[in-house]
Amino acid sequence: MQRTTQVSLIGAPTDIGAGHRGASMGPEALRVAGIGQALTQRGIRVVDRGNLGGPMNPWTGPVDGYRHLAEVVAWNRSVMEAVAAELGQGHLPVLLGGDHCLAIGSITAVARHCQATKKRLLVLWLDAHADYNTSSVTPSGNIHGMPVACLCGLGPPELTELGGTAPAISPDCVRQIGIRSVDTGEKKLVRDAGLDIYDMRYIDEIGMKRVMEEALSDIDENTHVHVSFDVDFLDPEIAPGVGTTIPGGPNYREAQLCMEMIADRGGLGSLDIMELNPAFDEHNKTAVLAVDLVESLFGKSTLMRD
Ligand code: 6HN
Ligand code: MN
Ligand code: MN
Ligand code: MN
Repeated sequence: MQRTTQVSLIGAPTDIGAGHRGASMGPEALRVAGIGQALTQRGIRVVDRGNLGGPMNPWTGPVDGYRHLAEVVAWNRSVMEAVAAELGQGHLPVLLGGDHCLAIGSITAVARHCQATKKRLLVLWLDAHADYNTSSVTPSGNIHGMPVACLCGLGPPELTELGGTAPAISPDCVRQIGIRSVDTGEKKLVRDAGLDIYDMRYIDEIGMKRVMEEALSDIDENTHVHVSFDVDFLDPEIAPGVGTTIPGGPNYREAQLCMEMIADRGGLGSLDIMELNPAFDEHNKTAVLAVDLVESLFGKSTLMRD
């Protein structure tokens, strides 16, 4: 990003696509942890747009393989519009989630913006999960397990065609990092799609540095980098405040390096901070950690403080 770019914070207080209640408190927890001040201190102009509104969570079971589909669509539509409005003004939208189903709206808006401005899109999906389920293979019906599939055209038309035509993106522009939980039916789907998955096994083998070098290798001046940061990417020992913890994630240093290398490469154009669940957190420490990592994503590093 350029120093002069305005960052716009957009709160989406809902857990409509999740399997646990509480991600609806995520935006406020990130504000309490100082997300706005942290970026302001980096010399960035930050405007907090407040929270979007949307339907209550009815907390009902799956219908035809989806929980709360109508409500998920409504929330994603308002996320898409809010993100599109910021991008249209040349701002860098930061979506404060909210559960990860909302990345459908956010990335649909980013993909349309890239199409209109002839930019190449690269989506860095930092997550423990591949989020590539469909209604026929999902173990839960929770749509936060489906956003990448929906974006790539697999899913209900209400979501795959949110931005007009499906698919919003091609699997080629997605790099998934930190993956360590993929459901049985989901495995075949990610393989068929040819998704680029840098899973924990690969990170263990070659290290975060080489993983990020590979994942970021083809970024150029014309690339819009979108980071979709699911906080459950992080090891639960350091980040307990999420609904779906999976052991064996990146530790503090690996996560910092990941963010710093994205910052060094340049091109960050939009960000989602998702799945933070204060109901599972300890004194907001996961939110504080997420803010710390986001500072690194925006260029703060230990020695090159400015
Ligand atoms: N997330 N794969 C599981 C499911 O229910 O589809 C968990 C999804 C978690 C989604 O937060 O990354
Ligand atoms: Mn996840
Ligand atoms: Mn996710
Ligand atoms: Mn842009």
